[in-house]
Amino acid sequence: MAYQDMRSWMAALERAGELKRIGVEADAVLEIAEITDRVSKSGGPALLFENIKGQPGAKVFINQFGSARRMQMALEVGSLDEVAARIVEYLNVKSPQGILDKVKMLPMLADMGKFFPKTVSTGPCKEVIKRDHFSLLDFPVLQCWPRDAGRFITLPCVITRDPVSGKRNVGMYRMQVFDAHAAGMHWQRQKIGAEHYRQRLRAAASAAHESDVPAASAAVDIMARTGGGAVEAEKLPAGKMEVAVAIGTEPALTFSAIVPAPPDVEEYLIAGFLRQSPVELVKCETVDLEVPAHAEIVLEGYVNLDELRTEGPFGDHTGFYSLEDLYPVFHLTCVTHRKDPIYATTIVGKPPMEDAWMGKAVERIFLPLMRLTIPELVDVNLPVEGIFHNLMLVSIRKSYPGQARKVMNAIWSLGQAMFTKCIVVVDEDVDVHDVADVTLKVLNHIDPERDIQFTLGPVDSLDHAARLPNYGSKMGVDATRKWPTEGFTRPWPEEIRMDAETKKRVDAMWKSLGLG
Ligand SMILES: Cc1cc2nc3c(=O)[nH]c(=O)nc-3n(C[C@H](O)[C@H](O)[C@H](O)COP(=O)(O)O)c2cc1C
Ligand SMILES: [Mn+2]
Repeated sequence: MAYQDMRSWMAALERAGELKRIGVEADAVLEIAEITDRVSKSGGPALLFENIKGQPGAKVFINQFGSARRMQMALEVGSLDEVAARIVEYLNVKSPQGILDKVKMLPMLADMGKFFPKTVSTGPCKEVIKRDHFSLLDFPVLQCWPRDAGRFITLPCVITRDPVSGKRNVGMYRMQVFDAHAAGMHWQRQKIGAEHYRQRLRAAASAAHESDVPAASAAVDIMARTGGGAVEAEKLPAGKMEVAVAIGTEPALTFSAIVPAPPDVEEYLIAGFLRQSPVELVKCETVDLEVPAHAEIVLEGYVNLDELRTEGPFGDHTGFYSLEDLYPVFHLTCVTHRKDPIYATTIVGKPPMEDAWMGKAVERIFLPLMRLTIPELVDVNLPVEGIFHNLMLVSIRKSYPGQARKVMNAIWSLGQAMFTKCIVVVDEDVDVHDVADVTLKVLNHIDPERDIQFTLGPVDSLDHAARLPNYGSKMGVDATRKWPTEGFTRPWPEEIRMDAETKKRVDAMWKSLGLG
């Protein structure tokens, strides 16, 4: 039943009244962004712009994930907790106790077979193959905000290969269009695409190092130069890294590119798990990578190891422009696409935007995975105004002194949760999704000097307040009730609640009071 491609997903949206076609001419520079922003903020539908100024035939598909309902439709569930429940099912597999248990496990194992991607000989993304005459400017790439450095591809699935394990990564990293054949490759330094790039840099450094410098320290030196602003690209070793980019894929695959998966888990597998059907892949024409066979558009190319270029500014999901910085450059070697390709994109800016719903889906789906290392975790809320890396509200089942701080440290060491600028830990009886109740209880329960803890470490590249790019402080608030074993010996007051008897009596007299 999985959506085979973006077009069948669009058809499903249209049938459900969740897609609006726009025939009025709109400009890919700013106008589409302003229209989409208004629609996003009012909980409106996905949009298909069919009349792009100056680009006859071009089509822009945007806001596809922009509501709770569409996010559920994208993953074909009635509630995102269903996906979490499916993960738990696999995590809970016990060793079979006998032949009967083994037989019972067979359907599950058969299901797992469906998750693995399948390479096929060709697919719709090869309907048009352009080896000689191609240009990024052929596509209706948006400029989203007035002070953006230019047009940015905002919903690309960027595919790279780990040179050692051979595994493929799919990450969503925006690409600033520099010219017809070059774009910025904005993989932030903690992301997997960047790690693949560094692996190649390290290898090139060891191969090229001059006699007296040990390979390892040559590599460390290169990492220092590419890590955080002060970059001397001319001193980087030469070499190339192949990259492919798929734009306009079926929704589970697009979503998998933003999922903060462990480095060694291929997103193609995650997408297969989400859609319960294998992702079909085809080989690229000019690079040794496999791309989704049903993609609307595929860009093939490479990144030079020793080339960095200023990228940004870009109006980001923080609500501010992310500052310019140096990033690698993607050079195009071939374009393949479907006939009349539909260009898929998104805009980010002040929340809530489309990405808020994608982030919420990550929050729900990752809860059971977080519980693997943080078993006391009851629930998590990433309020959209906290833009995902600024604020995490967590409730825990506290069983020993100091546990809230242990949980903070665990979160700061858990993949991309390391970026969380502020973690607030509450007891299990607080509903983290009731932000008003969280505010009441947290502020009542803390003695700020005692309960706030700071730590230093990596921060999100988009954090403009940190003392240095990518490096700064983070704050944890222990708002759990303090115990005598934590040095708190004063009595703790009871929460105010009306007794059941009185409530019942008032219920009985309610109508006669004439209060509505
Ligand atoms: C719309 C959108 C745009 C994004 N743009 C970027 C980006 O430009 N650079 C980046 O490093 N991460 C960006 N992200 C976040 C990454 O996609 C996310 O961290 C993902 O988990 C990275 O995959 P990886 O772990 O395989 O590197 C973006 C996310 C979304 C939803
Ligand atoms: Mn990944």
